[in-house]
Amino acid sequence: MSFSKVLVANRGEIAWRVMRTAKAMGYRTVAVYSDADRDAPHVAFADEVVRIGPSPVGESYLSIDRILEAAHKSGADAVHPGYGFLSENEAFAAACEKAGLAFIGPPPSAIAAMGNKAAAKRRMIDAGVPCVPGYQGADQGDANLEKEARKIGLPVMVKAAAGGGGRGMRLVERDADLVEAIRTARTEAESAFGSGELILEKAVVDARHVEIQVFADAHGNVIHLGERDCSVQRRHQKVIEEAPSPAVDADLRRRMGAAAVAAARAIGYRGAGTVEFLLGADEAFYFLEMNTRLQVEHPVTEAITGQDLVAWQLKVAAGEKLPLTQEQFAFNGHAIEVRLYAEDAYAGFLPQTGRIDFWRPATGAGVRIDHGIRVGLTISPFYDPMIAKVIAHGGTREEARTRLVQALRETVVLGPVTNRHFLIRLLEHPEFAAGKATTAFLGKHEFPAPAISDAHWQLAAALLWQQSAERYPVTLRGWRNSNPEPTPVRLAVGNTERLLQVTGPEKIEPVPFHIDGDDVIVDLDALTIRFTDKTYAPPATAAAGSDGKLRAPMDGKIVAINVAAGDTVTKGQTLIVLEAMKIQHQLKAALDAKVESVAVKEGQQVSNRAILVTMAADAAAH
Ligand code: MV4
Repeated sequence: MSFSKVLVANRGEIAWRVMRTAKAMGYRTVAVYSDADRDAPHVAFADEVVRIGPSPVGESYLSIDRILEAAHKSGADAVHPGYGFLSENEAFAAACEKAGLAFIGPPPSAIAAMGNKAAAKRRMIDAGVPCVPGYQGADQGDANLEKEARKIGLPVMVKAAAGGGGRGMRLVERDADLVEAIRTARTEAESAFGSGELILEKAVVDARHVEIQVFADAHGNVIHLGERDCSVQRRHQKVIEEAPSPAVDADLRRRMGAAAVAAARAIGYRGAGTVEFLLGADEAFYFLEMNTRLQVEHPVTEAITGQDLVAWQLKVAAGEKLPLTQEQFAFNGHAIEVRLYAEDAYAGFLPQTGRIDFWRPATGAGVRIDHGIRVGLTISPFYDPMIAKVIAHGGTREEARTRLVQALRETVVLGPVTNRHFLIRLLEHPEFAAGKATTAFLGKHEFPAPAISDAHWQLAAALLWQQSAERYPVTLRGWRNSNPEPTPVRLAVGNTERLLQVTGPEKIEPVPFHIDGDDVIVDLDALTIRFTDKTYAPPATAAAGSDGKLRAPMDGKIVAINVAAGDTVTKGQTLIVLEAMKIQHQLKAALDAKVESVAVKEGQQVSNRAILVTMAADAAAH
């Protein structure tokens, strides 16, 4: 099917990345955007743009009707769904086809075939693809599932048939927990996916997550482009991805590749897809699920194959044959990718929002950065807070790893807190450096918040001093040109305060910094810290949170209220559950207290720092 104008039904880095290739191949590009994304770079880059609605995804990027309307309005004749959003939505793929638009993805029937784990697994077993031993049958009664679980033998994984990516999954290690796990998994699956159907699997412990990139055309050709190792994950969110896997040799690659190709053939696949496997320490591998889309981590495969996977997708959708045969493939070197997020890895991985004040992506040999941001743009609470993907390619794994560490050191974001320092520590961890990290890696090691160095504090004070010296007559700050008197500057980071002495306009190292009112954000030794000038603020009284006011730590929605006015609460007790970006945060009492009032209702949307509960210290509780 030939087409000339491609609408990208997505946002951010992936929309930009898809359009770069589409433009280079001579296609016209159409961006869609929600109100929050009006000024985003992917919108500026497109040949044409269509507003699809307000910021919430349900009224914009997840609305099939609005995307189809945008395609109609712009005269687009093809749709690329990117990843996430509608990329694995059978109804969307079918609606595109019905509207005469080329869907740059698999046929709707292939999306459907992998949408239900039980049906997908039965099909994979028939196709000879190795699957984890388990139960994926129709009898969903408690008694039958218990019997099947005992037959499989503990530990067992209970998974929602309609789930994916680890959602609705439970590990059962003790027989006493089995009944409860089945019941709660079913209830959870019903409310999350609208179906309580479950499958059971033998739990493969300390395995690696190894996935095979496959490609199929409309002429019966199906090939694989090698594997990616995505074992380093946190709560089923990938953190580091690499190709090739340190645990896969040429023979294992050939066998896993053949299984992945068989999986794709069995469902009449077309386009780019990924077949996920668990790889045990004994080299046994088992099909987990198939992702019927291009994936976030595709750049590591591009790096080692030298191919542009989006170009392949466009060619396949246009009816062309795959550009290469399996035999023509050669893998070159090693590539590692990390996902740079606006999240505080040292404070419970809380998602961060806010304006990007400074952005300096690394350059350098073998480095690629895919992103969708620019200075002045705001990371909003409406979407995934990924800022960029940083990818390094090298001749060897060690070269790729050290290049990636260096690239992260050079990549600076000032504004929202990011996970960049945490990523560097992961990459430098001896276990990861040795290629030995499995899915257990992040659960096994602790990465506590690093100390802020004296140099950091001193530099922040000097920068603030310099800033105010520019604004006010120097004498006001006690500065004499001939005889510098130290100027006191009181700074705070969170609840920690320090009094610094600045002795004149010392030479300030050329480090990235940004001054934002009373705050200065300083990047030193790959650690970005926001300091607040408290020199003229009234002295701090109590620690934050212990002033009797429970405040929202971020924008979010109240999903549970566990207290009412008049209740006595104890320090550490959960008062409110706040949901932000799909994650639930338990907000706890900072002191023993009596609740005076609750200012919010369940279901209410609240903004960062809003007061949720007011308490009075409870003397009787001591
Ligand atoms: C498993 C498993 C162990 N045994 N299935 C998590 C994501 C989803 N795709 C499947 N997942 C798992 N399924 C059996 N039978 C362990 C995981 C798993 C995991 C897999 C890959 C990467 C990280 C993981 C972390 C926890 C659990």
